[in-house]
Amino acid sequence: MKNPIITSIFTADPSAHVWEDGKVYIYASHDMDPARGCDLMDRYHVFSSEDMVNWVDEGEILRSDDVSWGRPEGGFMWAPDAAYRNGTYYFYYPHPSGTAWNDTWKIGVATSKKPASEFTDQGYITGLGGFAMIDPCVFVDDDNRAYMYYGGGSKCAGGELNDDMMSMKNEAIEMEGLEDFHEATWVFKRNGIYYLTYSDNLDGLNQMRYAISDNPLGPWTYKGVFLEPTGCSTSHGSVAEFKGQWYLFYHNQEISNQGNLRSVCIDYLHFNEDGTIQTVVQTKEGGIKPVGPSPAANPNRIVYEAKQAAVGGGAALQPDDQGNVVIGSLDGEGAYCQFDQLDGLGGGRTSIEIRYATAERLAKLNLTVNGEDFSLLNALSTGSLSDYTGITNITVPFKAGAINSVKLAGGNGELRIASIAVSSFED
Ligand code: FUB
Repeated sequence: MKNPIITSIFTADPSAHVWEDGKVYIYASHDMDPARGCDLMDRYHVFSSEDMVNWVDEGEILRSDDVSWGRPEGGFMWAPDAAYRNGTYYFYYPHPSGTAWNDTWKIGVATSKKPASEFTDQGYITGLGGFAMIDPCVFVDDDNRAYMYYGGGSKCAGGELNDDMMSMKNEAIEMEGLEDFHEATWVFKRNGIYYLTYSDNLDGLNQMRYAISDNPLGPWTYKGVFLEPTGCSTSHGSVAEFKGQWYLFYHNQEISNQGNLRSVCIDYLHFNEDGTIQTVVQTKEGGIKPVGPSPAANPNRIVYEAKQAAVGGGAALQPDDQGNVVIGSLDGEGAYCQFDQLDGLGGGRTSIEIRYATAERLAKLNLTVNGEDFSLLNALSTGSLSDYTGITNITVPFKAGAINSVKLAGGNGELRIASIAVSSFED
């Protein structure tokens, strides 16, 4: 396993949960590329895994256009979280309700009967919000009582949720005992101890700190830093246990070198005998080992070779070193390739994988599906233009039947495409 774990699009603020289907899910923010500060963040994606190493993009679950009460300009879909109760999945997200974004934060809720699709917005939680109040976290205790935490600036607050999971039982109270709180609250429980983790204000390079309590709403006892700077100005993480091992999910800016184009990472989290947390070792390669067999391939996968594409604007169908046809010269102004009549089977979520070669450190592919722009995909270097082991992928909606079209335009240097594969999800 390599960090970052999600490389095709930029993701941040991972909230990880293990649900009843036995898989681990990451609900993440989406840093839209190109970025404008964190203003344009939008279109939340969910990722799932059965073994902690192979991650599936489950597709987009909510965008600012879906939020009826949101700021008219959209964007600002910041760090989310999710919870499950009685057959319903709840997705919580911070979003401003007005143009003056930092004064008008609210905590929105969307629900679904499925963990990673078909979410519908339900409005916002009344009584929560205001200046810099972002980053919701919902913790469900062993007795099934649920608590909402959130905060930003220097204030962290929490309170109990009603059984509907969409309203507060009482007014949220300030969490006491945290040192140098900035944002990114996350609460979990281990061996009867409640842990509240958060990011601090270390100038330009936030770290993650934590505090413990024997009560879900504190007061808290500060325990120290457990994730040192990642190289990114923000830090935001979640902690989850999966198949007997604890993990920290966090983000860095390893791929882009830009603090607003971030990437989700995972490393082991170890505890001392007294329950304190050891400083997390941030790894690049081989940090996490699989906890089970690799998942079976999607039986719906259909591969379309480069020679099946139409090209235009200067892009070319050309032979590679073995004489196979590949698509090249894609990075010129106006150059593109297009695959038509792609089979979406019954329609719905479909994973698109593009197999490519590039010697560029960070080439880009602009993806348009059925006329809709899905923005930029990253194509990380494969080392040379003859090594076609590069895969970049995203899950998008397809129409039913063999009527879908995928258009790709290149950027940031030469890149060649060997094939694309589309895999329809069983929804
Ligand atoms: O991703 C936008 C904001 O940056 C999050 O809400 C914060 O926690 C920080 O990661």
